[in-house]
Amino acid sequence: MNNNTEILKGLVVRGSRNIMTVLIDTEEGNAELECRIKGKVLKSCEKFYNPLAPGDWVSVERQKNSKNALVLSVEKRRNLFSRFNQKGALSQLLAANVDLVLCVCTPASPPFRPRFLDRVLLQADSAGIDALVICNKVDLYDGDIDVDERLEDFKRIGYKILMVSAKTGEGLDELRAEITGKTCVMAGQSGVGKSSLINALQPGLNIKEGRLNEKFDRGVHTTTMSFMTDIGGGTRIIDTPGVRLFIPDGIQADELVSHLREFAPLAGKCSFGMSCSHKTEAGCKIMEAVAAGIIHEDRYESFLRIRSDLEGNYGND
Ligand SMILES: Nc1nc2c(ncn2[C@@H]2O[C@H](COP(=O)(O)OP(=O)(O)OP(=O)(O)O)[C@@H](O)[C@H]2O)c(=O)[nH]1
Ligand SMILES: [Mg+2]
Ligand SMILES: [Zn+2]
Repeated sequence: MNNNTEILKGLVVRGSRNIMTVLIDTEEGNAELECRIKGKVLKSCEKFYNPLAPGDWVSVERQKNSKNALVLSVEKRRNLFSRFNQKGALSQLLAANVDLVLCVCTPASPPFRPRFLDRVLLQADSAGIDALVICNKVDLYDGDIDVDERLEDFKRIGYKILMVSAKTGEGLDELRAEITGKTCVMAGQSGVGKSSLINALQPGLNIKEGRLNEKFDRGVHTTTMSFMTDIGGGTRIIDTPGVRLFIPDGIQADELVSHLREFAPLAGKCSFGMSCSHKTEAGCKIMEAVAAGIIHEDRYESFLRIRSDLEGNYGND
């Protein structure tokens, strides 16, 4: 270290596996630094697909006034929003130190996928982060009894839902009120309008939006890397790439029941206790709750598929 070297604290706003963009506060205002990561830090992150995520606080070393720096260490995280990356068989960090997960879905175009929501909500709950369901593209929605019924069930089990449109602006004031002053991360399938919503909340950002693939009525994976945007008023939003299948991370298959809200009170209460598979056993409280309407049958189906994923048989969405 020489006189020209300085150590600064910064906020990760974007990052691939080894190059990060870190925001620092200088006397001349905010500046972005392109950072590599010190080998020792990388080594401590070997169990992760990527070492750092937007929202991480780091200390960096740079030569004064340089636009490049080296990440020396990462601060202890308050929480972490991640998913399991089945290709690398590792945790993939999507965002760190967040106040709210915005689970974005659409009632149509791409089609409503409640089982995707089940997975993102589960991840938020198990990471101890508040979640809000954003149902975007209401301008395209003229009602569907199945969608309405599922949305009602999410409400019944305690999730808040906002119906919005990035296109017409409907519901955006309500959304703004929910996120002001918070660091939020958006998660949802490709094409549901995550990037469009950020653009609508803060005109002028011009974040890249995609079109839908008309043949398959799904997104085209426009956003390819998580990044954080400051939309003013102390509000930060982390946009993430849409994925086809969200595999929950850090949850043991046999503990899944305890992480699903309306299942949790029944954990361990089956006749066969914690060894019940909740599929065929007599005296299974989970199956009884499904029959009684306390657990929606679609959530039960989701439970079975997520458990199978957690057991390593990926591909059940
Ligand atoms: N009609 C309508 N179209 C919308 C709305 N919001 C977004 N779109 C359109 O949906 C398409 C996909 O939007 P994006 O914002 O790129 O979706 P995304 O969720 O960021 O997708 P990925 O980055 O691939 O994960 C674009 O063509 C948008 O114009 C809306 O409220 N109503
Ligand atoms: Mg996007
Ligand atoms: Zn059971």
